Amino acid sequence: MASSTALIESDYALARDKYRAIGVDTDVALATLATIPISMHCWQGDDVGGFENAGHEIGGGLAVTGTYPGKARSPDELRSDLITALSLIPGRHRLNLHASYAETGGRKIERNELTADHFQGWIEWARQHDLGIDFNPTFFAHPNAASGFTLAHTDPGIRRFWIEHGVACRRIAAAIGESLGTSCVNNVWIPDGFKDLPVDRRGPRERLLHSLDEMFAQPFDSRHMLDAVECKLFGLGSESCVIGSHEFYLGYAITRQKLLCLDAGHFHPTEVISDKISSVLQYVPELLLHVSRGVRWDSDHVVILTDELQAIAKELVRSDFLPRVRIGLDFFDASINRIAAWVIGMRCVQKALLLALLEPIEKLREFEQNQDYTSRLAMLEELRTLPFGAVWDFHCLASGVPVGVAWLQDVRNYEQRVLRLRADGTNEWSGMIS
Ligand code: RNT
Ligand code: ZN
Repeated sequence: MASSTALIESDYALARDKYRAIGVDTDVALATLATIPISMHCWQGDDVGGFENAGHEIGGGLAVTGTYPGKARSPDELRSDLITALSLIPGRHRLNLHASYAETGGRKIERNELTADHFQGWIEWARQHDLGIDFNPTFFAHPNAASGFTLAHTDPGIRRFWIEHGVACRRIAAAIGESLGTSCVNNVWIPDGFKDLPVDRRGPRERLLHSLDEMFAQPFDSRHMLDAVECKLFGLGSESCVIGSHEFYLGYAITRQKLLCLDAGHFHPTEVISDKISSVLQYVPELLLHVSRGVRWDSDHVVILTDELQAIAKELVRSDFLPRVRIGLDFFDASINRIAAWVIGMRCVQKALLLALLEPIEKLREFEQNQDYTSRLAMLEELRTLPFGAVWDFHCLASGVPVGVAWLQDVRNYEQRVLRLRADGTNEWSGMIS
């Protein structure tokens, strides 16, 4: 019997021929895929908890549901989980870190007093594992955010506190980017909004605009740090009006030439971000994507290979936008193994990118230019049943990660060895696997 490696290779050889017949070079597609980093969000690993140990509700309209045991309780545990997940995903990636994951050595450091010193553990770890880092100020899970307002708050003292937090985070992001030699995206998302119909929508938006301008006053070298702003339509508890709406931040990003962050779960349930990418990139230098999956009123289900995920990836590839779009993940699910959640989401984004890279784009473009929409539709439908899975499996094999669902066994083993002990509160393994 042929070894499974030989089978994967021979299946790939057949698939390569099939793609070659329609003018697609699978080797080139895989080489390109290997160069696309995805910023994996730390917060799936501990249900957006962070390590301030202040005992605050997450708030801000964010809610993580589920009681799966074994979540990370310390930076070392989280790093161990992250590395386990990354070891099951092809390619080199980035870590997307929140300010609430600061390491303060047990001391209480206010959010507006955080410095790069509190992230040295993360920076060193990222360097060891050849990962870039992206960053996020944390404008929630804090007494000064308890009213649901931060940068748009009516109280100038509270606005000041959050402006200072934003400034501190920009400095931290720049220090991270400089020390790792790869620009760190600092993404600003604030929860501010009203549960019920406000009578003044103008005031909070003017306050937000001024707070942002103050926060962004200091210029930084774009080789070290890039600012992004993230819009949202509604959240839990801010159903009637979110101050940082799409129009608000689109205008802000264009006039200030910031990155706009489009989160796939932040729009009307039938509205998609795939159609926004080519519009927005006419006016802003770069985009940040928060790849997520909205389900009814939740914006953050684990990413799977939906039509919309494929449409997003196709936009990036077909329009040659990969150099101007940073891909990050944003979801949190505590009802399944958290490491599996990362692996599923990351691998699905890569599968979507691979599907896009395996299109005969020149041919499709030619059909469209000749208004031959019949051929375009026929070809697009044929592409769906080409042996993409064989190409993906070969990529996993060649990248040294488990092929097919075999990665789940690694996650199960880690669960036995590490997570189960954690759930008992007797984790002698903590920090030993990295
Ligand atoms: C919230 C935003 C934001 C957060 C993270 C934790 O609606 O999507 O990106 O999910 O900052
Ligand atoms: Zn987001």
